[in-house]
Amino acid sequence: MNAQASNGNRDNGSDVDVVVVGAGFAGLYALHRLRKDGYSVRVFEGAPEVGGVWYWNRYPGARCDVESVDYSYSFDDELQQEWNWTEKYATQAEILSYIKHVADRFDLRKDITFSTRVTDAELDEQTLRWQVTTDSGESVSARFLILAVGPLSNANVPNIPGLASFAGTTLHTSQWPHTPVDFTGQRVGVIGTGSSGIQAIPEIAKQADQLYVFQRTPNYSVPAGNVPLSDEDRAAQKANYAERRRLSMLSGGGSPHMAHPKSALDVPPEEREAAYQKRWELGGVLFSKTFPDQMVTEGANATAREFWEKKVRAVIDDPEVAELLVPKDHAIGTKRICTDSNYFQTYNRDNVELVNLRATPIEKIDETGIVVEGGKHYDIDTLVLATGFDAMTGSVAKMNIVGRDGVTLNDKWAAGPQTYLGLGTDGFPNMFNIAGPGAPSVLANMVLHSELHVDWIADAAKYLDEQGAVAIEATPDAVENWGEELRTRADGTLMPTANSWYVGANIPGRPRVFMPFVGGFGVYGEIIADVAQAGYKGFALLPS
Ligand code: NA7
Repeated sequence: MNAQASNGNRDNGSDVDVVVVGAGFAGLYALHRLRKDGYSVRVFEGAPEVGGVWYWNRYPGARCDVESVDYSYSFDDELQQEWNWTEKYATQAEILSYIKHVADRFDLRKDITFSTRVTDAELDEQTLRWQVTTDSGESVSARFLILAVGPLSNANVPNIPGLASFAGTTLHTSQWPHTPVDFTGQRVGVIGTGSSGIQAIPEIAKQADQLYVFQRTPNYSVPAGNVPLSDEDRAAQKANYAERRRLSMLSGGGSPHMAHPKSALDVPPEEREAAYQKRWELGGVLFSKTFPDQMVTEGANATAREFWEKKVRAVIDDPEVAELLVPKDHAIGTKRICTDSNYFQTYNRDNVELVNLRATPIEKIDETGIVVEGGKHYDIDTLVLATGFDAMTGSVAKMNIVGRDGVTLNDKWAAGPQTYLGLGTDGFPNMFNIAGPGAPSVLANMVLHSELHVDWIADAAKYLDEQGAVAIEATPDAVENWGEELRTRADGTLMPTANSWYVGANIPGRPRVFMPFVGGFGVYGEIIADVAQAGYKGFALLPS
């Protein structure tokens, strides 16, 4: 037990070393690592169970778009050797059972308070401790406050006139019921064609009598190429796990796949085609990282888009429908590429109709369905909102976090998130945000990203104790410089050009700021390691 960590009365749980908000991948590892290091830790979780997004997002077809073997913890070799993933891309249910297994295996539940949300966290400037309050009225004092709330956890419910008057069933993909929903014999309307809609639509279409898809903006999607994993597949993956993890940590997105070494424009057409084909067969989101300049120049990006378009048009029977499904407003990959299983083919079914909201926007929702401009009424029994999230900052913003001089984090971030390395913010000592804005965040494999951040925080805590310091706080200069670094890097790519949730464009009134660190997961890992190596350069170490 660490000397400083063991100070104070930790027995009643109202005075601990660390409060972690959230029991998803990030929060659970934070609990495990910091508890192992001798700190007393309490985790508060809004759901009645562990899992975070994998607890909530149970819509039909929900899967991860990162391969299961990579989207899993690396911190314990026995764990990764003993767990058997059944499919290349795991379903929500399988990921949730994995997370529950981890919680049980490492005896994590005893330090988690479920069905309880943190509402407030206030800094005591004298002691530099955080007074954390929950919606059950509990108040806990903590030295460290770790926000592990996830960048995609605050549902975006669209402000459509009459939505509340709908008399049928309304479901949001990220707040899906826990008992299976049976669409048999129903007329279903889905609003939204992002990752969630694109995964759910083929599944709903198989059951429903009639499915109307209300599309505002088409998205790029690449087939998952999901397959069951055989014993041989698993054995091969596990035999090579260490190397797989090493490459992932060095990679652009946290998976062990490296981009082609040359520019998309510097290789002969056959070689380019072959590289895209290989990524297409790998499946999913990594298609956007086939060539290093694909997200940098329009010319390189166009080669990826052309490849994609040929593939997709070929599987859609009706050329007019295909025309509506091909994105025209953004470069491929500047919004997260979706990962699907027979999404585009679903529009070949007789019971599926694509409603183009660009031509006829939704006017209102009434008791029995959706009315679009021009007066056409779509009769609907169940309405599915696949309308996404108030991403990156939405769940942090729901808490009233008050730092130095009574300044709230929401005030501080009013013009967009301000962080140093995505980890800390000046005025908020000993508060850390995991895998949020300012870090690679949603551009990387969240599980490895969470481990990277938690390990960095744990090492920083140890360093503080070794130095006899109480707190660590980003300096204003470091925050400003990091903001500049993020902007410069993002502006050097095509990424900020799209109206994506990366820039907050999906939420009316949000400042337009490209929030993730775009320079790659491996590069980011080096940067934060160098900062630590240099005695936490850019942070002030505060004495008691
Ligand atoms: P997304 O990617 O934000 O997609 C939301 C979809 O909902 C998108 O097609 C939106 O159209 C649509 N939308 C939102 N509001 C409306 C209204 N008012 N009317 C019509 N259509 C609307 O969320 P997802 O849940 O699919 O995916 C989020 C991430 O989770 C994903 O990238 C993975 O990383 C996991 P728009 O594009 O705004 O025109």
